[in-house]
Amino acid sequence: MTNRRHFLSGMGTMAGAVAGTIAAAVTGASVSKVAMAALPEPATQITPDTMPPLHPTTGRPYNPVVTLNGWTLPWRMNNGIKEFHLVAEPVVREMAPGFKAHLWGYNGQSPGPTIEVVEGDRVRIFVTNRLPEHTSVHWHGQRLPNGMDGVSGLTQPSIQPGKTFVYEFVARRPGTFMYHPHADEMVQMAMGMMGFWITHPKTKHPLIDEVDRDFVFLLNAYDIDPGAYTPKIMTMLDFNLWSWNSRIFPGIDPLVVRKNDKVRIRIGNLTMTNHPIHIHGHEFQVTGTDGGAIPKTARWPEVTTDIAVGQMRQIEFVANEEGDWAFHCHKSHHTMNAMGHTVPTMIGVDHAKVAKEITDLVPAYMAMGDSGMADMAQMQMPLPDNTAPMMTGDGPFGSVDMGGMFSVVKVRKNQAAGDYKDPGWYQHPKGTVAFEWVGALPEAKRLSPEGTQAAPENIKPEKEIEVQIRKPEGHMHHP
Ligand SMILES: [Cu+2]
Repeated sequence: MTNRRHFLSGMGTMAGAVAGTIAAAVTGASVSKVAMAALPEPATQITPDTMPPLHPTTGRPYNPVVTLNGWTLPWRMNNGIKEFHLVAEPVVREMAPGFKAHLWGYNGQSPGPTIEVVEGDRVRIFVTNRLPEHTSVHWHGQRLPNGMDGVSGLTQPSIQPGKTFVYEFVARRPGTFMYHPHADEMVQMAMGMMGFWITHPKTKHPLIDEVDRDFVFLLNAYDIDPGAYTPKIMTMLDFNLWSWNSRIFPGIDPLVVRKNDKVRIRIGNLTMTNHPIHIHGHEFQVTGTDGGAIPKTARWPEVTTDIAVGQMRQIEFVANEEGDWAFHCHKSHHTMNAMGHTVPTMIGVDHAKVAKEITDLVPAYMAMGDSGMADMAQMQMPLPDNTAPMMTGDGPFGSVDMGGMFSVVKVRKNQAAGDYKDPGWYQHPKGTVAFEWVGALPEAKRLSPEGTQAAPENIKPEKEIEVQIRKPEGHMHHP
């Protein structure tokens, strides 16, 4: 049986499946025919949609995860060994509708496919390098023989372009892990090379609960200039695209669940900064890290969990409140798409007059930002080709003013078990939506001790109170 047939049969079992297009990747010319004959056929994913969970038809049973805007890599059993084939290669990733990035990834996508195995499985992973430079794969967080750890130069020679290496080890510890190169790391991770690895427990585990929905995604970040396709690989901190599985809102699928489902979300961070991930309408418990499951007595409730660089956080909650609940990174500039950072603060500045004078010279000039930046979401500003708007995403009540690391947990009473299809917007029961008050308003109480006042709408700098600051230095006399 080929991987491809296995993958399709897994997909066929899913209700509401969006049919994924898969294609066998072209055989690398530099790998010998004899060697390739022994390799599992590499499966490739093309669509950026969330693929249904891959239910195992061979090997030990387990409850599969759902990779947000991603998929699980099919395997073949070979004399009791689970064989996977990862192909490191340049890929085109649609990060949001209308915006494609030229990245590096695995098997046609960035991030690479999720690998799912069961505790105790002997796993063999063929890694074929179709990149223009050497690479390796490090299996972040796993217990394995030192020579399988994937640190180029330290534990193995690097995998040269055109070559295939084999990693083989027993998945000893159940948990959530990541994989990424340990070779020219800054470049290869800035280009999108990473993926998730789940080792399911082989029997009922005292600290790993059974859940109804189990989502996984990676936090990643890119620096791609508006109009460009390729990330700037020398960027160290000032990234401009904050993504989940290399997708940005409104390109990130909703996390669809049935009311009262027990939900687990596993989030790994392979960006260069921390991300406080926040859910609305529910509290969750932090139930695991890359180090393993957290003892039940040591778990703590949160509505935001900070995920540091190189960390994984596993959160769990019962989705018992119906609605469309925002789920996002709480760093507000991480819920925006590419923008220039040199825009001056214009709040309170009346630049209508100067705008008119500029428009006489430059007809396309627009005054913006004088009442905040929300008008960026509605503005029909011409953008370079292949650029996602900065803040966007239409909701049922207008623009959501969001981009980047933002999605929605959709909790629905009538969602069928195992159905991940987007049910559309939440229909609010009558009288449960915030509304405009048009009746009489009493004067609002406000604090007004001497020296404070509500600021007038347009604060004009007054010459006589302009603040002059001179730092004391040298032998200057203080008055
Ligand atoms: Cu963030």
